[in-house]
Amino acid sequence: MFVDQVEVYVKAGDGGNGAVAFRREKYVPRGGPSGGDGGRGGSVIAVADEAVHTLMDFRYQKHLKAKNGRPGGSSNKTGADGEDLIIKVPVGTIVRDLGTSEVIADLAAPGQRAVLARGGAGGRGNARFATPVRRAPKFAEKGEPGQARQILLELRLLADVGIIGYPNAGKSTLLSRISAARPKIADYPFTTLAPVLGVVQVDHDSFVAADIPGLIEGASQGLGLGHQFLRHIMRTRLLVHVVDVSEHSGRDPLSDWENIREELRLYDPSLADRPEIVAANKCDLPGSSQRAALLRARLEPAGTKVFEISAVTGEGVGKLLYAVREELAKLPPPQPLAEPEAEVVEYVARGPRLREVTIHRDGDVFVVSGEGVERLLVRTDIDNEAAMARFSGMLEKAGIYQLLREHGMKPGDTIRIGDEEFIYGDEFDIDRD
Ligand SMILES: Nc1nc2c(ncn2[C@@H]2O[C@H](COP(=O)(O)OP(=O)(O)OP(=O)(O)O)[C@@H](O)[C@H]2O)c(=O)[nH]1
Ligand SMILES: [Mg+2]
Repeated sequence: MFVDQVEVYVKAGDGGNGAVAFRREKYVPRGGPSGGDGGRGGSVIAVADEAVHTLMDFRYQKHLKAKNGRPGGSSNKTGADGEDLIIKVPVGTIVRDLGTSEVIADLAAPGQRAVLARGGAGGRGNARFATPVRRAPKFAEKGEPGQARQILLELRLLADVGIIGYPNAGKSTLLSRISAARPKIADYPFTTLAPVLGVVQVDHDSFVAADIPGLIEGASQGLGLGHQFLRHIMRTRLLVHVVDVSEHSGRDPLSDWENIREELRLYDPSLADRPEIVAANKCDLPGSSQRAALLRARLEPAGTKVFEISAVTGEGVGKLLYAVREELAKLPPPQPLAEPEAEVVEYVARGPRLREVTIHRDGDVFVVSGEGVERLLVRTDIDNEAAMARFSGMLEKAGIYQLLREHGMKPGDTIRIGDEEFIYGDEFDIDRD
């Protein structure tokens, strides 16, 4: 069964709570704070996988939840992170937030990932809140709840060429002739019930063609199988419109052609401008050449090329493929609906002391790297409040905090420099001397 649209509820794991604990040492009545941080909650992540062809699995699995982070422990033990839930979706899946109807991601290439729900940060343990004046904090931070939302997964096949036309026109026969795909072929309408993709090789080039189930009048309003599959035409760059020109079909090729064009336009006006090549099919049958000539006389003056073919004997199919290849070469590559998620954001700051600094994001952590800043940190006694204040002040002067804030850093976020991690916030703040 081909399922190409499904609603699911996604819930990321909550962050574990930070712990309140104190060191217990012999002869020391009250040791320092030692409550560890909670682990971060797992995220729900979608990955585009070429081996997956439908969203069917999600019909029976509408709640997708990742694991919670574990709470922090004593002796500064950090709680374990919750495991991410990774789900595999077909290439071409568009992810929409149902609350806002915003497109969250367009997983247009194999291996592309999108976070559907982000895991909550772990709470910080009381050890993190110790300062020279507050040596024994009796509080810790609670874990952040994981993100939850209702989303729509929608598959829109990615194909260079959409093979369209009336039922029984010979679309599947054509695809099976030009590729290794084996769609069902039979002499009755609506044989093909779901789109089928095939890779077509033309000399050293190749392209992907999709055999779209037959369209009829009213398809744009939901008649036939049409409506459900018209969305898959949206992402093709070129249409091969198969028209049955045999006499025995008893059809009028020109009105068939016009009707389908009209349905495309009604479904989405942008489809009216989609480049198109017409394949006048079943030319091995009697009476087809006059009918093909009539079609050609009407369409070619308006700029639409017509090729006479027989999908069964292969006659004319080679010429059609060369024309398709030539046309595709002129067309721009398809544009994704959303930019791929940036796993890493990088930019560069220049400061007199710290020279070149690169900042990127690794998940939720802001990583600052650069020879100058790393050397400065090595020479800073990080257990000494005053030394850290000086270090922090230098980051501020170099404009590094400013850049981090512009890229979304908030108090409480983690900054990593070299092997050390810091929390951006009250304690690790700026000494503006
Ligand atoms: N003689 C002849 N018959 C053809 C040709 N192309 C297709 N046919 C026949 O037409 C019938 C329909 O072919 P299909 O390829 O199943 O048609 P389709 O357009 O995929 O039909 P749907 O999937 O129902 O939309 C089959 O019996 C084919 O053998 C052709 O070039 N010549
Ligand atoms: Mg078919």
